[in-house]
Amino acid sequence: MALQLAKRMTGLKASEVRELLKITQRDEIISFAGGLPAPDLLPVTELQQATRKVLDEHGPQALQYSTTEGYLPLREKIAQRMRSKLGIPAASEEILITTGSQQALDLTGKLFLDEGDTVLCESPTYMGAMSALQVFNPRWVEVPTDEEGMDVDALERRLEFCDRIKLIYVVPDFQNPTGITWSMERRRRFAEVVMKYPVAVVEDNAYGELRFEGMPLPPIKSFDTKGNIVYISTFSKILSPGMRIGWLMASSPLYEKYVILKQGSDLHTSTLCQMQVATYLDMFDIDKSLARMRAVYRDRRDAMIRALEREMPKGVRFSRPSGGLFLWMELPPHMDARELLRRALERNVAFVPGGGFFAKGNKENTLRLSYSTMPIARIEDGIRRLASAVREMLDTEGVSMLK
Ligand code: N5F
Repeated sequence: MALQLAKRMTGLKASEVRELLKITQRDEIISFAGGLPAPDLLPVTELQQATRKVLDEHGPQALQYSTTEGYLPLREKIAQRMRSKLGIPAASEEILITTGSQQALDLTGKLFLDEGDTVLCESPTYMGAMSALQVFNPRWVEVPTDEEGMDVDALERRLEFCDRIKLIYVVPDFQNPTGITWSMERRRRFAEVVMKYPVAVVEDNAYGELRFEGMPLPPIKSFDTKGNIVYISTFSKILSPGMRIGWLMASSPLYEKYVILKQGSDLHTSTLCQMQVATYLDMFDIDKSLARMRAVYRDRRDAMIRALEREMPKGVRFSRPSGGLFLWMELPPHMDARELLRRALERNVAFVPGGGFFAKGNKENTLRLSYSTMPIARIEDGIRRLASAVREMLDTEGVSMLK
């Protein structure tokens, strides 16, 4: 007899990014798929030294269970950095270390969502946030988004007229998947509007430190007067994703609720990894390492944009992000990016089709390209191959295009 699974499993699908990661680990693949840091930027030697110091000086503690809230010196360093770099008046007691920021999303779903509750999000939005929240069976409502960020008037209409809105999820800095960064004006107005309603906001800032040009803009959390905004971030893009060290900042009484949920979820995040990160931050200058990272990613972004301009046929549009890891491409409206992926993989090129980033699953003519992991020569080669796949599709579908 078949086992009876929980109702919440109905309709859950494997993440496209996770599935693609299996293919893209093959050496011959030129991957523009995962939002992974460049392998050559991962601080192997520095972490060797930090690990030795942790184990020499605090071995038994590092290998022991620890508190759910997280390793205090690390929470203090994070709070300090949030105060000095972002203008958020963070205290270490408000920082909860999570197992990747992905866990912060999972805990957020558990904290706020009953079946049928409404979640508002950008259009498109981070696919992994939808995966994390989808198990709670919410109703997704997209809010139109343009180059400046979320359309705040459209947001306010939804806040007025939609039922059971519990949560707004936003990625205002170098968004995954579009690379868009919200303007100052939008941030201010968004904060003004959401403060009028009893609704929680999750501001996910995984990429804010990876700005290549222009002035950093304050996170929306810095305008929070009610304690309704939960800020989440991660060391995955600025240090190492394999260590799985992320965090959330929430004020009391939300903070204590998150702690209870994390107790039941995994007791605590790896003690050893938290101590490795804290010790790395003591021993090395992360700002120096970030400067190098930004320079590498900026050059790769430039190389990708130049190659796209050179190679792509007319009718293909793409974004020009000023930071982060992604750019967003729109094919002519009738073209299907999943079919393009099939043809690109035949040429050993991978990317993530854009349809999965839309809560409503439309816009199949879009795709996400990450420029972070490949050296420039392979970016150029990959875009050449991708453009040849696009042209092949345009040729075979030429007739339907003329209709
Ligand atoms: O902190 P961590 O590593 O759990 O990252 C989760 C996360 C949270 N929020 C945003 C906006 C993110 O972009 C991410 C990570 N996104 C990567 C991506 O490509 O979309 C994950 C790639 C890794 C993977 O799924 O294999």
